[in-house]
Amino acid sequence: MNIGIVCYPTFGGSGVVATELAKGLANRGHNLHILSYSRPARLDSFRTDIAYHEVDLSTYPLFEYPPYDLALANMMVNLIQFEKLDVLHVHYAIPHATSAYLAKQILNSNASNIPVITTLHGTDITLIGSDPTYKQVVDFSINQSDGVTAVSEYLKTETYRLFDIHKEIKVIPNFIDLDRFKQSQKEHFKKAICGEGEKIITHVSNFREVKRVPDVVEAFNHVLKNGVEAKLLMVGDGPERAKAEQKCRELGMCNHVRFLGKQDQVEEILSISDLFMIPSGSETFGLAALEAMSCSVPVISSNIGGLPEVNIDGETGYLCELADVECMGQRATEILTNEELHSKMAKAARKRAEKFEMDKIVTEYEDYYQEIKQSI
Ligand code: GMT
Repeated sequence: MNIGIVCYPTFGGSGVVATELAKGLANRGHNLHILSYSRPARLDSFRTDIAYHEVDLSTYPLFEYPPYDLALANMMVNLIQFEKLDVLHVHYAIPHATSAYLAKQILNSNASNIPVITTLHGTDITLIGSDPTYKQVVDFSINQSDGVTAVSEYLKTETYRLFDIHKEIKVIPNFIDLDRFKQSQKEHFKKAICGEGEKIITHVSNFREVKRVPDVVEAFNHVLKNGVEAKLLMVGDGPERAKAEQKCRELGMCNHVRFLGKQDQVEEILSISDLFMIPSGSETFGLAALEAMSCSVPVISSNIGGLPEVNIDGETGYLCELADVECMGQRATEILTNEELHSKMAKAARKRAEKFEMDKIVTEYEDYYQEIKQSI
């Protein structure tokens, strides 16, 4: 099939899932076309079976805000016509589902009946999508898609709760490349970061408010207060980084915390980690938690959104109530001071990650494309 994938190019979330899906589909002999405003971070090597199309935003003196959704729709029309796309799969509803609707309307006069599939990822529903500024358009655009998927049961329920959706939403969870995200020997790297016997707790995110990064620092402070010798690795960057740094200073424990900024090879950092912390205020799935689990790292997460569908309380780590940094610190201490428990949870985390194995989920998408193609 010729498949068009539309996504954001960013490091986290939907952009990663969309790009990895494109690679997985290309590995099965499909021709992929990725549309975005910049080259996706995970599209890191040249492949003849994946073409990247950068949406060109021509400026004009009248445009204070160049209309990206129109430029994208125009590019979709061109690709559907000239690359003979069989499926158009958009990731993140805003504005991708709307541009796809527009492209389809433009092409209807040319008798094109390409299936448009929208995958809902998270904030396109829970935060920004349900904001009154966009809600009516998002509602309409989801209902106009031929197929709709959500990355967790939680997101599916939330979408029905927040919008007036009369389409069947299929849950296709996020997935993981188990070969890439596995524990590898990086002892030299660990030695460079911490002393003998010291533990490493890691957090990876885009440091937006929703990730509650200062909570990671506070929970980690409880771990230190409990007498555990440990280092905290903060991976990623974003608007809340300064607040997290400030929190370290307030707590007087900056010498135990390293802010590493954005990193490409997260699996190497996870390989030397003993524990992963994700205290988010909202998370429809928690791909970062799955990446950690795949590297055999137990997870301490908040008990919200889709996280309980990934991290199983008492098995692959622990769930604590939102903002309960004391619980997070306590549970982290429990795992880090009990080797037997740590080893049991590390194994269970990897085993749980195997349920989200990439090949299996790529097949689910492939089957879904066929199902929707036949239904329209
Ligand atoms: O908020 C982000 O981190 C990015 C966002 C997105 O939609 O790009 O991530 C969402 O999608 C990810 C991939 O499906 C999920 O793993 C994240 O849980 C989800 N983020 C939130 O719900 C906050």
